[in-house]
Amino acid sequence: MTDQPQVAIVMGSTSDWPTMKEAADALDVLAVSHEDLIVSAHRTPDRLYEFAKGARARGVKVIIAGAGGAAHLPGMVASMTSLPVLGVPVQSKTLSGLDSLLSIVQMPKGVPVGTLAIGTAGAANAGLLAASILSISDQDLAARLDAWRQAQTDGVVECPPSQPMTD
Ligand code: RP5
Repeated sequence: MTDQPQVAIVMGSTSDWPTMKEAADALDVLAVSHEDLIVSAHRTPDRLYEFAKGARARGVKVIIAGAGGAAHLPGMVASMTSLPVLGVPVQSKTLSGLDSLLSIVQMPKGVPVGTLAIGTAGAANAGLLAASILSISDQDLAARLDAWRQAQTDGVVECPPSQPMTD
């Protein structure tokens, strides 16, 4: 047994946390352990190298990497580990995250990053997808994930709420 969380959530800046917290929340709901780390491809390259090179040996199973703008973090992590890397484009102020998306999704053949949607939906889905990957070899987690999905389905009403009549 190890205390090492199964999922590592890394992000380029503290400013990414409001977005990346959605991934953490999704994992918490499904009782999947995670560590949350600031690792900048540009400002802390040595930390990036140490993290990515050591992740598998430490017992990390899936990596979620979020960054905005010139979002090189997910790709650089993927270049240094064969663990699954899920990339979350954080919505940037100047280009609304299109820069982040294109930076993350256009990986060269041979170094995959599973790229999610821009922003909080992408981060939440990264958490769900990480859980889904782990559920392949964890039947209890598969059951929790299926129950969560069923609750989501059950929560979708058939009609919108009635509007008060005007005039
Ligand atoms: C990226 O630059 C980070 O992932 C963040 O999305 C963006 C802005 O970082 P800060 O200037 O807010 O630290 O590296």
